Amino acid sequence: GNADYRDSGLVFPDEFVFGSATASYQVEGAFDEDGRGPSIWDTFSKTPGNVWNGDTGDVAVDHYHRLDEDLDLMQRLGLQSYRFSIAWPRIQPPGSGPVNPKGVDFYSRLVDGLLERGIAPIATLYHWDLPQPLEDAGGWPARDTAYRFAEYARHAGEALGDRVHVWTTLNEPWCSAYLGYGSGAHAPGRIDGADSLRAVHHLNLGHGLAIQQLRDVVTKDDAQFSVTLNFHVLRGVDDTADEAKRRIDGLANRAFTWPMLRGEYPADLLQDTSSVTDWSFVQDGDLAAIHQPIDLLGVNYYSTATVRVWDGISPRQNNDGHKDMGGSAWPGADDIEFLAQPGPHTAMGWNIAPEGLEELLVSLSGQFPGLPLMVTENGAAFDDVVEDGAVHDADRTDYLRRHFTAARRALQRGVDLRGYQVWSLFDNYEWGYGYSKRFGIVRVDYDTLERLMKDSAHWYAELIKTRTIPDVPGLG
Ligand code: GBH
Repeated sequence: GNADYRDSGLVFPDEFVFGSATASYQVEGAFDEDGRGPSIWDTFSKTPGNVWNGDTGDVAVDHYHRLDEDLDLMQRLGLQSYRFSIAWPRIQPPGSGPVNPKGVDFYSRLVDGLLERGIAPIATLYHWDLPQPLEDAGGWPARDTAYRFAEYARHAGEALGDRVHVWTTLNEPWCSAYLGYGSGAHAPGRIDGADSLRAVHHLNLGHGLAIQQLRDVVTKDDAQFSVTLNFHVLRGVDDTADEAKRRIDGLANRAFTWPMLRGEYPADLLQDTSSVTDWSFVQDGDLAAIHQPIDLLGVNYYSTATVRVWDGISPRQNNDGHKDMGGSAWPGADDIEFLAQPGPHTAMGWNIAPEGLEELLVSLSGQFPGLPLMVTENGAAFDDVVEDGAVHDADRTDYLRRHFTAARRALQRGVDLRGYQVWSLFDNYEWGYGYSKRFGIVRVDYDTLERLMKDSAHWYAELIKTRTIPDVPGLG
């Protein structure tokens, strides 16, 4: 029905691309093979106290060694696209200098295997695995990292630019900057508000410089260039709603969209963070370098957030469910409280709000007219149970059904939405939560590494085949 986003029979247009997504450190394993160097996630995950159960990505789901089997699985699902990320420390183990041919070879085989099966490759250059030597030299708060990233982008574009359909520079720079350098919940686990804003700027700069390099070397005529952002869809509760939403929107969303798509930082963001930094790290010419035309904006969406200006009396909520490492993901916004969201929730504790996705897509298409959008991640973790060789994950299937309905409604309202990549193809390494959270539509048994299509995967295969949103078995 209308309010619950469980419409049945909605049909997607022929051009709409159905796919699924993963990321290098979360699935590959083979952490020290074929010349791969350490990344900040190797270091962080091996430092006690950072990740649930001490889990690391050393093996992950062993995708590096199971490439052919996994490609066949994608084909059985009928995927039209596969969104993966390239591990920078496989391509340039020290983070600079010549390419490592064996690292390039893995992604070359992946791309060829996808193309042989009629699956469009969507390659992300950076899904959080910074080569450790670059962190040792200062990480994203250091300007040089942006130049190193552009150099890496050029190498990747030279190696794969004749075949990759969609290039994405960064995945969720919000996480890299604010969780990596502000709250400390993600690698490298540094805690400093000013550093997190320096990281924001140098990630933005890295994006713009990388787009320029890619345009220079990519030879596939119809290749598209993009970036993927995670958006905060905000709600307010009291008379502080407008202020709280404006400030968090500035830090979370406009800190990236404005420089990339309008060539400026929002004046209110600079003002709101003036007690943290004077932004003197923004140099002449940087905004022009960042403001590059792109062909597609990638949108990652999971849930909404409710904010208010804190009165100093009620207890503050931990804002994203991560373990409290002592830092804040919100520089200059220590007085803003994130309230618990009304349920239902996923196993991450994130509220389920498909209307937030529709609202976000409509809002972005209004803010940036003419820019095509793609949902590059959406999905959910639930506590799956294996019964007689099956996983009857009606909860995940229903989550996906409702969010596909939201996407279809956005299309109906005129949004230029090109496709949808379900997060994730496999259960995998969920960062600070290790292997404790399962997002896959394909289950992975972490003892045997066997893959098993969950009910949600069968449902998705049916959606792709019919281009019509199917009912959910047991739920109608
Ligand atoms: C994505 O991160 C990642 O790209 C992917 O690697 C990961 O596995 C997947 O999602 C699942 O986590 O508004 O303050 O409450 C998503 C990370 C999760 C960050 C929700 C913001 C809400 C913060 N986002 N979170 S808050």
